[in-house]
Amino acid sequence: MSDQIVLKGVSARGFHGVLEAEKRDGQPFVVDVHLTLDLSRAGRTDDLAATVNYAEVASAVVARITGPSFDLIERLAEVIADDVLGYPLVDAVEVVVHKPEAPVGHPFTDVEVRIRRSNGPRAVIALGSNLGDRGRTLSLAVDALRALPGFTLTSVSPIVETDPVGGPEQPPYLNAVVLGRTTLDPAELLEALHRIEAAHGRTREVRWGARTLDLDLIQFGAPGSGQEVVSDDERLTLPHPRAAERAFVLLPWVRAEPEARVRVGPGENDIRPIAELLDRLDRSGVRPGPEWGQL
Ligand code: PH2
Ligand code: MG
Ligand code: MG
Repeated sequence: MSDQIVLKGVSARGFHGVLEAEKRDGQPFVVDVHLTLDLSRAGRTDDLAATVNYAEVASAVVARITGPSFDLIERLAEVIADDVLGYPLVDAVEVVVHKPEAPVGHPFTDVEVRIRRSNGPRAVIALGSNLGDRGRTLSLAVDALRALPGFTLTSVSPIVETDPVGGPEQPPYLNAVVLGRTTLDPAELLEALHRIEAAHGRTREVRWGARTLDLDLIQFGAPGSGQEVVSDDERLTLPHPRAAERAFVLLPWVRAEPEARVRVGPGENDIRPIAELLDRLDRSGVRPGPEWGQL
């Protein structure tokens, strides 16, 4: 997959440069941004929500050109790349910063800095709790994920309250889903999830029994992309083998990511929109939960 949106020649006056006169008088800066992201869903659905709005990118670039002054155009390029990678759909970005009137001291036509940066693979994590102060525990787990080195949280679903599925007789759950990007590998991320569970009093006695906190890695890398990890390792099966049948996972997930898709088999045609899978599931055991802000 190598679809791109290319936005060229975004220009504004800025005050970046090492010299006093550059910081005082300013000069034109011109920026090109190449965004790499999967555009196939936007192409199919004609929906702006399935892509990145290039007008928003242009505004972000102008804000950085005209914003606080840096000495180096390398720094200007880096902060622009960082801003653009914050859009959850963007896999990678190339930023070119031109400074055509730089004080070079000789005739020249342009000087540019060109950098490429990429986001780590996407990860989908399902949260569950049915013991103790469930909402507070979920909220602290989200804080812990936000603070986890090597993981950048990009969205959090609403909370749902759900009847327990399987296992012994047990109280109802609160469930939610968190999306992020990570530079960890799947085993490292799973270990971090287990550490967060343990910090919230999680014990592992009864399979599918009641728990203070359950953090499950549902998907690692977008399905069908070069970053996707599929694994039948019994300690970490990816994608999560039961997620596609569980309304308590898919319902919060589709709220956080309406376009989400999940792999249900080995083939290219076995990647399904979760909205479609949900339509066929019994959702009667899933109801709205508390608001995050009220916890
Ligand atoms: N987790 C389980 C087993 N059953 N049921 C609901 N409603 N929510 C859960 O998170 C859940 C469950 C095993 O992890
Ligand atoms: Mg679980
Ligand atoms: Mg688990």
